[in-house]
Amino acid sequence: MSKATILLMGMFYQPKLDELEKLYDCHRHWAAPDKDALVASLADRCEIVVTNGGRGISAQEMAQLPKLRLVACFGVGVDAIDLDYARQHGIAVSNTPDVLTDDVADMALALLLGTMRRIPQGDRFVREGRWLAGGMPVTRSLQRKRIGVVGLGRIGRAIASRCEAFNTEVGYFGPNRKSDVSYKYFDDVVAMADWAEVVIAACPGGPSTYRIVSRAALEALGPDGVFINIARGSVVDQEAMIELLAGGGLGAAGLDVFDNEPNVPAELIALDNVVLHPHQGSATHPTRAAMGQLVIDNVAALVEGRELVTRVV
Ligand code: 8YV
Repeated sequence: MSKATILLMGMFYQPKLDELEKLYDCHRHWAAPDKDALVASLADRCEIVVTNGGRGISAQEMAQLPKLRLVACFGVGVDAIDLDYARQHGIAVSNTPDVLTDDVADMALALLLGTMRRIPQGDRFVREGRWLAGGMPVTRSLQRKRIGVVGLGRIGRAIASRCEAFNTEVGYFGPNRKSDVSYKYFDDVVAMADWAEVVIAACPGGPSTYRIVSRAALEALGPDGVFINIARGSVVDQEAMIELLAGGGLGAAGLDVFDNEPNVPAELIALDNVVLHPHQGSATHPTRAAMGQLVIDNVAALVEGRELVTRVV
């Protein structure tokens, strides 16, 4: 039997990519000198696309592959995949939930502590020999803070339970109140930001959460407030955030995600009250291996005519 043909739209964890490439007839879109010619040459036989959360796949790209049956995403967030087109054309979409929850939640806490206790700034302080001239200024404390989580899904819950270990009070915003948690519920992000001293974005990206952390929410969080984002750049009004951080209207921010990655605005890079990280929430060896295995398992399920393991659409 001939091997199934896979178009690899986005790079993922190399050891698992190597495994996938041994099992199937794989073609790297990013490495093709003529991408249109590659897609055209696969159009009559390519049933599977593998992509990642950042790259996704557009409706136009899916339309060029009339035999397409599965888009397997390396990542839990599928906001960069045109799900409506996939639904309308009977194309299944899979993602990689659960396996990355703990590492992403850990990253939120790392950024939170790093931002509040100014860990990267302290590192620079030591390296640049400034300690020799006197101690580093004192910082904020995470202890006893009110923390508002935007999105109490799998990752939001994992963040909330970690926050409890730091003697904080947790509130959350989401489309629905959860009956199994005792955290304070808000049906409005601005109201939550007004109550909170820290806001952590942990919701999915996409149209329903676009700029949900608005200028008004950031203003409500205020000059002493701290904003953490491990979700997507699209969920916050990035322009307003930079303006407020620069002008003292917002205290500090810890960011793992941005609009238009990997391009980070120079105005943001210039600020001293931010901790920036290059979208590394899930980027540990065990988690990336588990995510890659889920991609392989979903592809195998499709090829062998079984139910997908982690189907979104
Ligand atoms: C990945 C992510 O870095 O799971 C997600 O949604 O954002 C990350 O785990 C991303 O999918 C790789 O592009």
